[in-house]
Amino acid sequence: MPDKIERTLVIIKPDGLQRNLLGEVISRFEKKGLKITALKMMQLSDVLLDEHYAHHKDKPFFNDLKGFMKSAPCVAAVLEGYNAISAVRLLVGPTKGYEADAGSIRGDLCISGSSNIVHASDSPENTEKEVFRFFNNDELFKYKKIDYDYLYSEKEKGTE
Ligand code: 3AN
Repeated sequence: MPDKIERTLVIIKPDGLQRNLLGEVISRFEKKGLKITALKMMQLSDVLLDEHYAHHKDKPFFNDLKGFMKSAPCVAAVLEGYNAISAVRLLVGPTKGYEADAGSIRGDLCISGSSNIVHASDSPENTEKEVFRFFNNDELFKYKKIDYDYLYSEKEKGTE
């Protein structure tokens, strides 16, 4: 995949909000240099979860996963940055908190294999589907942030 500015979808899951970690998690994304281009609190429905976790529908944990994701509100966000999909997956860490490296969100903030605070898109194809699963076009913001010129080299910005 060529290096480029791209976007990714994240969900701060019910355990993240219930454990007062929303600010901490969003702060880690902000400090990395990711730009928030959409943000909202949502109570997820069966219809949305059946679609979002369709790849897990035959797994033994599917019903528990849905129950957990519906148990309390989540916060969904779209983040933009250079190679954002892989950069955010690294920040989040692998699925199981007890296996995630210290320094990652899951490694530092959870120990469960399922209540793992954050969802993050894993590919450009899934990102585009997920962004529009959670947001309408008029909820996606296009704007320049004042840190942009100092976050990236001229080459990364495509200006040289
Ligand atoms: P990730 O969120 O790391 O991309 P996925 O997409 O494989 O992981 O799984 C989606 C969610 O399903 C996970 N975040 C986790 O909450 C739950 N999950 C995945 N594997 C298991 C499992 N073996 N047991 C219980 N829950 C699981």
